[in-house]
Amino acid sequence: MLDGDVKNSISIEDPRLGSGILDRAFLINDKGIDKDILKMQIKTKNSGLRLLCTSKNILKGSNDCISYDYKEEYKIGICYEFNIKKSQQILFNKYIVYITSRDCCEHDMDDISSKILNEALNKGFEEIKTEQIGYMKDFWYKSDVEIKGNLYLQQGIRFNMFHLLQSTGKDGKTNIGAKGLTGEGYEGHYFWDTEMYVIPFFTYTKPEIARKLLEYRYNTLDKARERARQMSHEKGALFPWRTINGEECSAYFPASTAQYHINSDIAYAIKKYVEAAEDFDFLREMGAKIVFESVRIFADICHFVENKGYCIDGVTGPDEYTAIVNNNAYTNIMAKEHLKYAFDTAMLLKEKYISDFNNIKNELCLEDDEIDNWKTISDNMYIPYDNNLKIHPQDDTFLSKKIWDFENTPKEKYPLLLNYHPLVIYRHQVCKQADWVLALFLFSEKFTIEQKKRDFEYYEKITTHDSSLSPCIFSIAACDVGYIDKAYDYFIKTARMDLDDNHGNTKDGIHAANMAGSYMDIVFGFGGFRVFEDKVFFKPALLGSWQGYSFKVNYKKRLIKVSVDMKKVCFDLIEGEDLTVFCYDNELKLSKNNPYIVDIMR
Ligand code: IFM
Repeated sequence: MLDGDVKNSISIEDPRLGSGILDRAFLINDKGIDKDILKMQIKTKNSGLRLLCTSKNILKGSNDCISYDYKEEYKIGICYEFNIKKSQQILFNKYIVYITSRDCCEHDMDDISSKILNEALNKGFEEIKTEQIGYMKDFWYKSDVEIKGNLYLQQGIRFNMFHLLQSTGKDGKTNIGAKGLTGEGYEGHYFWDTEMYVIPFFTYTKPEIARKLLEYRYNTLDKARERARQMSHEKGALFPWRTINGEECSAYFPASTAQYHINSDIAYAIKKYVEAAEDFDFLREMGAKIVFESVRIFADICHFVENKGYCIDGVTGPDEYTAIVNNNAYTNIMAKEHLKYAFDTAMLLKEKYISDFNNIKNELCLEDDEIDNWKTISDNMYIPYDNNLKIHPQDDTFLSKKIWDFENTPKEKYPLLLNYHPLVIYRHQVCKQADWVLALFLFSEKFTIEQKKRDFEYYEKITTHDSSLSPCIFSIAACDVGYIDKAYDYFIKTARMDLDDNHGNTKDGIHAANMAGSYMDIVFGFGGFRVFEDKVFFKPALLGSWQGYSFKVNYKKRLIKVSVDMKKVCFDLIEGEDLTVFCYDNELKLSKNNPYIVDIMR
């Protein structure tokens, strides 16, 4: 059966669910049955996207089967009736092809779908299955994380990695929804979750998928340009906070569109991907345009303030319990790095790919002084600092707000977003999720351990982790400053969040960013993996309750396996040419079939 009788779920109480498409979101355009082939084409009511679903049933092993068609307004099917004797086997295979008007021109959908169906039929189920097994083997070979001595966490992390693989678009036109493909929370929308959580996972495991996710941003660049004009920016591109086809879908701008940091998050992901995959073709063909167009927005909105530097006013950082502020520290540091990367990319193209550089300059009407200005702003970007507390305040007014009364807030009042009006929350020092603490992880090389500890401790006290994107980042930051037990407590919350339904809303779908975060926690957190200025560092830590763990990192066409046990860390270069990495203070020259062993530091 093809069942088109589908409605979206909605909720009045929970803003994270559907915003209220009351009726069916699509119309059935066409449907029909031709022998054992079923076809149904639907069209979404608002965006006019078409989806054609074609399926063919094959039934083998029965001599007396009779079949007849089944039709309803929204459903079509074929019924089969046959007799079966003891030990007799009947084999039923169903082949299904989905194709959308984003895959090809509307008029070709039918032909292309039939062609794909025939290819699948020619291969047959067994061959398709063998291909799939090969694909999965390759995935685990390149990415598996092992946790020795804790099956419970082992199951959690593999479950998460599998979900990420199966939920992610791999065609440059689709991406990954905050809830993967498993539920309707956030209406299937894509967020910054992709660039700051999911892409790091793929960059270091299957970089070809990271590229596709970034291509998606390139393919929606025009929509981001349109959005920038709507938001009164004469030049540049402003990427949407939540979207499917590139248009901004947020209904509530303080905790969405105002999160301008999305532009720099995308640039950050491009930088890390290009560096790890050495994919300069991507940078020349697509990445540079995204970086240049998106940086223009920061050059536009920042302004110079005497004794401070360049300031960015009226934005929201990652923490959605604090909205529309001046100088959100995370946004400022991300913009600073974005501006620097845009300048450096321009210089790189000028030096090595001059014709691409000139084409891009022409296409974007980019002048040399505009590029120079990016560097000036970056060098002089204001990053807020409080000299009394010796911490980085989240923004200009954050520390002067009243601290939330955590002591008198009962458990059932969390998550705060479901129990208090946003304006009440905005008036307090209370964080939904990692904000500056995320910056501590991303730029850990820029701050001393003492500084990171002070910042971590301050924000830990006022963070509710009402967002599932938060505990993994706190765990990574805790590892970095040596708070391993704390890191472990956070890790447990991330590794099995959906298996154990820790947030009580797995019914609305998995938490994809958190799933990627649990991988990041092992690799960047416990493994201490970082890349600074082209150098690879590890700082592995071991927990008392684990016998060991291992993970793999794909970096510059090398596959490195890192195994940690109670006494030592072993670095094994599985694929690729020699590479120098650093572990604690040791410089290790890795070569194939020649594992390097270092004592674990406690
Ligand atoms: O992108 C996140 C955001 O940071 C917190 N609220 C949920 C969104 C989707 O996961």
